[in-house]
Amino acid sequence: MKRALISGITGQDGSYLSELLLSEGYEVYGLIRRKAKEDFGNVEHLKNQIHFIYGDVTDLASLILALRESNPDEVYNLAAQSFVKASWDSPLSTAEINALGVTNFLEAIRQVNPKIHFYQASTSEMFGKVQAIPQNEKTPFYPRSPYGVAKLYGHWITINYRESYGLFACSGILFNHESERRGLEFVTRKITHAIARMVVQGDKTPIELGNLNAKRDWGHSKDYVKAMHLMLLQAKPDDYVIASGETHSVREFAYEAFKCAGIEIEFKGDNENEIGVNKATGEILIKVNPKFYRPAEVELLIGDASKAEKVLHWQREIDFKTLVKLMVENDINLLKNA
Ligand code: NAP
Ligand code: G4F
Repeated sequence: MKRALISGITGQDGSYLSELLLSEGYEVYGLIRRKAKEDFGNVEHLKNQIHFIYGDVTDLASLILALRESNPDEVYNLAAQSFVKASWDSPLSTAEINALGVTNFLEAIRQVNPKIHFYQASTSEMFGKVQAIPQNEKTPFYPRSPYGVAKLYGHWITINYRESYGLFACSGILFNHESERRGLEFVTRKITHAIARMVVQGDKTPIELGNLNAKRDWGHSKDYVKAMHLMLLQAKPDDYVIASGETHSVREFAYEAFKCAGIEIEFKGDNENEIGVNKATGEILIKVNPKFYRPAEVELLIGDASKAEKVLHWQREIDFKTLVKLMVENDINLLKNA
């Protein structure tokens, strides 16, 4: 039986990846941080099928012990301070986790078992102020946040350990991927969850958002974790862009999400004065609040995943409209059943 160790297992991707590996007969080990109140996050429903090991990617000793205990064939490093906006508030801890945490894992692997196949969760945020459209593996990087800068270090140290020590280390440059398990602070889930409050509870509070013009290449996490696994099954380690190849603005996401709830929204005004109103009733549903602007913005992301499609035979199954529908319906059902 193959064994995998996943850091970040309580998060969105960790949960879908756990489900995938368990369905393939893997023994799954999860690195979790000790909390005052026990909390398995998104893998609560799998807690009896996963072997949990306490640890932290900022603590090399804990990673060495976790590797010795789990003796994995594959390691997936999904642990991160993953909220871009918070990286301006905590730039140093973001760097410790998202940058140095990667070196800790690679170094632990080099010392304990250099045959382990390693996946690093890199990100389209590394492209930041994009230098080409669409972005692929050859596009130069220009990160725009402490998060993106730290992730770029993680990306290059993964390549460096591959080239220096011959480790089987892959970096997946994943574009935005969402799901019913997405954290509530990310813009997609913030919108779908607020719509559910409006529809189910009659909440009249408009959703306050920042930059409605920002464009993202959004896919579903369930599709994207398949690509992570495929990377570690290849004969040779490499880096791959994983994306849908479509881009949509935050405004378009909001329009589509309200449509799924049976509400047609129209946008009026511009910049800080822009509002989204219910076309039928005139009620204000969305307001711009500059509090949600970022010190430096990533205006446009659109990925070219043709290398992954060709080499890994990876294809996404869930398109943009289906993703939005799944998220809206899930949030409505969650509140109805609460
Ligand atoms: P997520 O839901 O925020 O999960 C992050 C996970 O990291 C949580 O399990 C968290 O554990 C864990 N973690 C944080 N700091 C840690 C530390 N010091 N030591 C050990 N674990 C720690 O993120 P996600 O959306 O699943 O993303 C997974 C990975 O992919 C992240 O590295 C993210 O940066 C990257 N990524 C995500 C996207 C996307 O669109 N979702 C795109 C590209 C790359 P706690 O429960 O203890 O907080
Ligand atoms: O949903 P977001 O917070 O995601 P962001 O910053 O794109 O980061 C996500 O994707 C990255 C991959 O590119 C991952 F690496 C990262 O870990 C994370 O998963 O924001 C998306 C866009 C931004 O341009 C933001 O300025 O939405 C804009 N936005 C507008 N109003 C907002 C809001 N974002 C948030 N979170 N909240 C708002 O009210």
